[in-house]
Amino acid sequence: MQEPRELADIAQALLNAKEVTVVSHVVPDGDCIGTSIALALGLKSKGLQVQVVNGDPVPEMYAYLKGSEEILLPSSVQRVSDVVVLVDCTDLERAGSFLEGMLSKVPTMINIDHHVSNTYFGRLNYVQPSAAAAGEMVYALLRKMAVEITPEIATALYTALVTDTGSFQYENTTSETFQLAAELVDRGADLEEIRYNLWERKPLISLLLLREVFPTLSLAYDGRVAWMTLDKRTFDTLEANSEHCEGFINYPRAIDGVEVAMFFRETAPGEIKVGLRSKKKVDVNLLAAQFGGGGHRRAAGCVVQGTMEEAVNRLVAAAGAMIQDQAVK
Ligand SMILES: [Mn+2]
Repeated sequence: MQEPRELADIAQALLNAKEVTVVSHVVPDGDCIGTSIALALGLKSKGLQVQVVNGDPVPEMYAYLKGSEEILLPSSVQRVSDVVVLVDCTDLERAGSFLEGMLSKVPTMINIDHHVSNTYFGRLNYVQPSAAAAGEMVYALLRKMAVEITPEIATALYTALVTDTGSFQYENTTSETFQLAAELVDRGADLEEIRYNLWERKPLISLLLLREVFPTLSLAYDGRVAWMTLDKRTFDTLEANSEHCEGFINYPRAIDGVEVAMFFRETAPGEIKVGLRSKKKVDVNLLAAQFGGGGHRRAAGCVVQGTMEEAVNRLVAAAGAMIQDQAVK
């Protein structure tokens, strides 16, 4: 991959700073947490004061990452520094409503993201939709800043890579992704710790939820669109949180013949959060954009106002239209 011009500017801006705040998106995933931690560790090793903030608590499954315990909630942040790095976020809004206000006045906002729907909200923008994970980009940045990649940084970045590529299965996985993974293993990424925490300690609630969600599995358009739904009552009865639904969308997605998979979750009365995935042809970033959302070509999301039935009808019809447009067989 050719080195983007912005990389040098961002490395310089960070090396010139004394303190930096690293922020990522709400409902944090492995890329967001791993990348934030790796960047924070790297900046600290260069003598900078660093605070990492997230609008939501770190999911328990990522607590094995050293540095995750230092990630602050917005309520315990007195002030943000003049230099802020926002990673893995399409726009400021993704940081959550509390932080969004604080961040809108920051003099040097640095935007590092791999979402194709990124709005270039920063003063410095390093946006690379071809990157499999924001972690891939932060690795390039750390190397540019001559940061030594310690085992802790390697473990955090490997976590970012392995989660955002679905264990190197998704289309975003390239030879560069594998090369970086190998490099991180050489640098001491703790594969055993990663494997155990990510795949061998699923919360029981997650499977109890899945048991409720499976009966909702539905298909349309000759089996090319598949979806499942989860209402708020079921979610609340099991005392679930959004972490517990991680990966549910992969079940409809994995069905033979399905091109577009969707997972609908009622997050509040009259508010439905929709996850979207596609396999080969349909650009779900464009599909999500019709409903004010966005993401990547193969993975995106949006929030729809209305009842579950209305949300399902609208999204399924829109997905069907895109499938017919692109003559998906
Ligand atoms: Mn990401």
